[in-house]
Amino acid sequence: MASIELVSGDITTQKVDAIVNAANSGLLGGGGVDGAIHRAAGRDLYEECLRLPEGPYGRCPTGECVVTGAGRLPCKKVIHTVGPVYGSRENDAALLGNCYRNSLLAAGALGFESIAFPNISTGVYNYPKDEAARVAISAVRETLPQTPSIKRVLFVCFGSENYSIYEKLMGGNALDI
Ligand code: AR6
Repeated sequence: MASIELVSGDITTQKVDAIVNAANSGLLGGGGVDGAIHRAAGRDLYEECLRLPEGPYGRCPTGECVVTGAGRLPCKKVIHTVGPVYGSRENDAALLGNCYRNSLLAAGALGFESIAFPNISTGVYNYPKDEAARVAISAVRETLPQTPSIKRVLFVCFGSENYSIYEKLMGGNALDI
């Protein structure tokens, strides 16, 4: 059994095995949660990202993920994923779902017990918050049976709007799966 927990605050301070970064394909930092994670992790994270191989879609295509060390962060690993820019593709929801699914599978493959997600794509990438929350919750629920090591999944909401949306959809601030 696993629990999905709703948390209000900064993802960089969460005491979990892995935190997920809402990055861009370049994986060299940016604004929003990406900037906060790079600032808190420090230079080592940036340098590790710089060494990652670059393909035709940058260091990480949309919907996929890349695992790195965590520098000065309290977690063990950072799982960088790239959410879709809302409206740019027909399959935005599928791509956003892939971000949650692939990140959870990566954490499960490492034998991790806990993972924290930000509200991917709901900032600069402009994904409507309610739709994004529905995609996030269903992708996590569907994937958890494939990741038996994962006991806790945190949705970390930085603003009260996202928190209220998740609270409503989850029927409270925790959900046992
Ligand atoms: N902890 C948790 N959530 C946060 C934090 C934090 N410290 N800071 C912001 N958020 P965004 P995106 C929330 O824009 O939409 C970057 O420049 C924020 O309130 O960070 O996926 C990247 O480099 C929002 O709900 O990510 C990319 O270029 C959520 O995190 C691009 O933005 C996501 O907002 C990615 O855009």
